Amino acid sequence: MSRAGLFALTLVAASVAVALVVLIAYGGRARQATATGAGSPAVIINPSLASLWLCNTGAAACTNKAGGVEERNLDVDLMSAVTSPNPNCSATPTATPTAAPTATPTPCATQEIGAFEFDLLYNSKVVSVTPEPGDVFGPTAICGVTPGEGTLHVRCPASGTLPSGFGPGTLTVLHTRPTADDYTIIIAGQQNGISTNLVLQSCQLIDTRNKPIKSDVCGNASVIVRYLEGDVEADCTVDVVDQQQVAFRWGVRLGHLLYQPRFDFDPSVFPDGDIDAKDLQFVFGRHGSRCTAPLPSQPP
Ligand SMILES: [Ca+2]
Ligand SMILES: [Ca+2]
Repeated sequence: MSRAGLFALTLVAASVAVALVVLIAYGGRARQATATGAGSPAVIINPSLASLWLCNTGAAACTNKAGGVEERNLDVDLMSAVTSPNPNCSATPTATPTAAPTATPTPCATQEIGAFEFDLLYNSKVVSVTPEPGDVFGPTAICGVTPGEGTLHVRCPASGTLPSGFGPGTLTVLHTRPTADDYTIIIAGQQNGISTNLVLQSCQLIDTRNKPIKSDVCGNASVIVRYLEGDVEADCTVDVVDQQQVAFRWGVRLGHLLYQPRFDFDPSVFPDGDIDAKDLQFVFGRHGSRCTAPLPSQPP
């Protein structure tokens, strides 16, 4: 190859390399701009994974809603402040036939949150859900709830003169409770529970002028409805009362009126139809266990 040809080839290779560097740099900036998307705060459910403890004896521990006993409060949180401008505003002044644009453009006002709407999908045979407004909307607000087929359409607040805000904060609280069937279906054995999902769809933040506010994520959550292992008298504590219930049935088998599957803990997957020493050991071995500190642990 001649020297001129070699020079031309080198020039082409260098041009391609420069173009690649420019493309990679541009792509990186574009991705970063998408990821940080100013004015698009995320909406999530907190916590996204939680236990809901069954406790139906009226004991003092059954009122521990903060600990997820008989009720689990799931917060639908706006994770950052709304910073998007009023969509009807133009910061750049326009020229008129008689006057030039003014030198200093007036900044656009930020959108204020007026309402939050979403559809909630959940299994109504496992849990009931009552949405209430979060702190973003103030103490006097009320959520409107329209039930559908396995869904709730929720709008918070529903109507009236409303306080407005920018976030971050809690938009809605989902008060989640077990159904009456859960107490019968679930047995307080090893790894007991029913896992059910709460799915938020079509989340929409709306400003005080009834214009949409862009948000990025519409969160989901999973709740495990469960007994504390060994808590046959459900008061969130395994103690002598639970142990007595099982010991009283020691030696009985399927077919005897004293036999009930909810006391047959062993084997854990396919109970063997009798109440024997292994079933007693299951409850005695968990003495002192509580919903606040299960023994062994029962993580969600
Ligand atoms: Ca108990
Ligand atoms: Ca057994």
